[in-house]
Amino acid sequence: MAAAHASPQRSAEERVDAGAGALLGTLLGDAIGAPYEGAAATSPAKARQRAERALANAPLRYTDDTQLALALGEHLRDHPLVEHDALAEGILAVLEPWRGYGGGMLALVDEWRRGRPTEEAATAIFPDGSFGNGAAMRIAPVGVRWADEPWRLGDVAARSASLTHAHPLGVDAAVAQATAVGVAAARGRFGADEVAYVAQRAQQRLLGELLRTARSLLSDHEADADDAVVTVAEILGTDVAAQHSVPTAIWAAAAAGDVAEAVTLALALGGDVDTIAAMAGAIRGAADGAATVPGDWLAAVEEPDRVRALGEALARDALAGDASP
Ligand code: F2R
Ligand code: MG
Ligand code: MG
Repeated sequence: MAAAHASPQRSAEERVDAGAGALLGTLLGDAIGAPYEGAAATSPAKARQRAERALANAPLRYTDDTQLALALGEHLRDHPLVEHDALAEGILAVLEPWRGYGGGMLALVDEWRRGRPTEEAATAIFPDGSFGNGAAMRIAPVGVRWADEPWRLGDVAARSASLTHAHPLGVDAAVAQATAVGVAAARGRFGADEVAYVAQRAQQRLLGELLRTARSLLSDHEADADDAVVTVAEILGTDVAAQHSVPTAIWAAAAAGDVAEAVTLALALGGDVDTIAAMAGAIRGAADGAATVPGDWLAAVEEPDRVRALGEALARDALAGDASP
C-alpha cells in the first residue's frame, strides 16, 4: 500500500469518523446552501443569518450534489475502482430532476436512457465534455475510499468524473477535490500545506494557478473579515464551472476551523452556494470528523443516518485495504 499522503496514520476510529464527516459535510453544505444558490456575496455575519434562516425552515432537502454523492458512494462499495456502465445505471436509478440538476447533466442522462454508449455520451452535449462542477461536488466518497493510496485515488476520481464531465478541467478539478478530501481524512488537518499539496498534483495549468492563488489568499487575509470573502469570490470565482468553484471551496475549507464555519464561509461567498458549501464541508468534515458537526444542523437535514452510515462503510472498506469487491 502506498503512503497515506506521507503522514502519520490516524486511528481506525478517527478514520471511520472522518469518512462520516466527509459525507455529512457534503449533505449539510448542500442542504443548507441550496436556498442561497445564486445569491450575491455577503459578509460572514450576514452569512450566519443566512444559515439560521435556512435552519428555521427544516426539514431541508438535499439536491443533486448529495443525491449523486450517495449514488457514487454506493457504487464504490461494489465497484471500488469505478465501472462506467454500472455507475451510469446507479445514477439513472436514483436521479430525481426536481432536486435541481445542470442542464447538460440532464441531457446526458437522456442519452444514456436512449441507449447511447457512455463513452460517446460523455461528449454528446459539449464536444469537449462538461467543465461543470458536477463531478467534483459528488466526489467525497472517492476521497474517503482511497485516502491511503493517493495515486489510485487520482485514477478512480478521474474515471468517476469522466463519465459525465469529460472536459479536462471537469476531470482535473474533481481529482483535486477528491485529493483534498483524501489528504484531510488521512492527516486529520486541512490548512495551507494541504492546499499546496493539492495544487502540486493539478494537471491543468489554469487549475494549478487558481489553487496556488487560493493558498496565497489564505495568508493574505483574515477569513472572517468582510473584504476577504468578497475578494476571494472575485479572484477565484463562485460559478458553476469546476475551475471557478473547486479552488474557492478548497480556500473555504482551509480558512475555516470546522464544518459549520466552512459552510458559513460558502454562504458568504455566494454564487453556486450549495455546491461550494458541499465541497468545503466535505473537506472540513474529513479533517475534523463527524463528531464536530453541530447536532442541530444534522437534525435539520434529510437522511443524515443513511449518509453517515455510507461514509463509515467506505472508510472501513479503505481500512480493509482490498480493492476486490
Ligand atoms: N443546476 C443547478 N441549479 C439550478 C437549478 C436549481 C434550482 N433551485 C431549481 O429549483 O431548479 N445546480 C446544480 O448544477 C451544478 C452542477 O452542474 P453539472 O452537473 O456540472 O451540470 P452541467 O450541465 O454538466 O454543467 C453546468 C453548466 O456549465 C456550463 N458548461 C459546462 N461545460 C461546458 C462546456 N464545455 N461549454 C460551455 N458551457 C459549459 C453549462 O452552462 C452547463 O449547463 C451545481 O451547481 C448543482 O448544484
Ligand atoms: Mg445542487
Ligand atoms: Mg450548485
